[in-house]
Amino acid sequence: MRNVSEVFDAGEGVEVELRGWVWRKRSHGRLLFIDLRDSTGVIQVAVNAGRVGPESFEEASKASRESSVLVRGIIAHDPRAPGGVEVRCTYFKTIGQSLDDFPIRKGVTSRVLYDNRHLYLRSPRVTAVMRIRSNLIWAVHEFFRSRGFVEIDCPTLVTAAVEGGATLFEVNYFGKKVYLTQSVQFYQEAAIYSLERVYSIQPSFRAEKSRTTRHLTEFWHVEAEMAYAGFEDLLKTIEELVRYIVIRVDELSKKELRTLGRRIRTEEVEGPFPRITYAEALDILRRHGVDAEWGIDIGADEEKIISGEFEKPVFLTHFPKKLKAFYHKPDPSNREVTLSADLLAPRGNGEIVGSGVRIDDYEELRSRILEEGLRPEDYYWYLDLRKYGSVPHAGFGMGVERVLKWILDLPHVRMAAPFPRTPTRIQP
Ligand code: NSS
Repeated sequence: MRNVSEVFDAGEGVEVELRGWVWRKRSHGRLLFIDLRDSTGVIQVAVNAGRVGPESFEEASKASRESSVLVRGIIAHDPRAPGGVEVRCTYFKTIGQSLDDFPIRKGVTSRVLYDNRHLYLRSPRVTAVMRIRSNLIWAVHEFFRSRGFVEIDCPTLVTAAVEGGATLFEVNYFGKKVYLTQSVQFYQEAAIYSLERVYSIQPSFRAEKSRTTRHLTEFWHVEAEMAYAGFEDLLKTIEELVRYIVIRVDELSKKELRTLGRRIRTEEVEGPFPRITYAEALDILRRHGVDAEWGIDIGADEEKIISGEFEKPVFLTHFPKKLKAFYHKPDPSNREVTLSADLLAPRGNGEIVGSGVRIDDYEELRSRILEEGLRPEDYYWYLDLRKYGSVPHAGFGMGVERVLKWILDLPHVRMAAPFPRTPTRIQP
């Protein structure tokens, strides 16, 4: 048994057997052209009534779009075939006939495409994006593993907010109100006292009604936490991770990028990433006519203006305390701002990483919890971590779909998720 991509590499005259699905079909009377799709690509199969038995020709004539089929044939190099290669069929058998017209067709609306995401997944372009996504996850593992990080799996059902109560999804847990996790950060913080450097790749959930091109209600979150790391170590690790994955995904995904007609701009991650403080970002915004008072939130529009000034990912650092979650450590030289940093991707893609140094002092953390109107008892175990051998530490979170949107130039993060979840989409 061979697959489609091997056929493209094999020589003329070699006999092959393929299993796949009918992607497209053209009929010229006694000659049928079937574009056969499998997990590795699409190849033209020529079914000539004069060359196959009548049963095979009958089967091929009846096979409708997306029927699953088994094909035997001989490889022929033919400049008229897409990719210059076709399979001249000697035997054709349908395994599972399509019972209805396939709803994924040229020109249908994106609503139809996403109502039928379970079928749209089969399109070669979507397949390419999913392979690239898989390569990205692989590259993340390579990066962390090569640096001594240990992968840790954390719970999805949790009892308290990490990133503010406004975006929590509630779950009825045997009559008790619990939530879907927004981030595994607190569990990672618990793990560094034994494993020191940990990472996780898990879904996070945000009940954000915002209908933007970069918000999902369920997204995949790459997170890492490092004992003894300070602000410099943190930014260095983020920068090295982002550079590594962009270059590695490009290396691993040549074929898929050809399918998509995309080029990953690896030059964007060459050299150090620029850094600006929140205060400097406000100056940029003012130069662009935005009434940017100290304390304003940096939303999508502001991010677009700021990242538009740079051709590389840019770190936005030292956010005011009141814009960040309670656990962020204040900058010792200006306690109104925090040792926090977001990484904004170029070309208006906005934030792909959120990060910070954590408060490691028990009393300081407790008073920040109270200051934010939260209940210390909800965070008893998180506070405990500062009681028994606390150490300076820092960590970050990076959204998988946001990174893919940036490097593949996708118009919307939902294209980077196999089964995207948005405020208006919960199925398939
Ligand atoms: O809210 S974050 O900025 N930070 C955290 O959750 C920290 N607790 C992570 C940590 O330090 N361990 O989210 C981190 C990233 C953010 O930069 C985005 O890339 C992504 O997670 N993110 C999202 N992607 C898609 N959709 C939504 N709604 C979303 N929210 C965050």
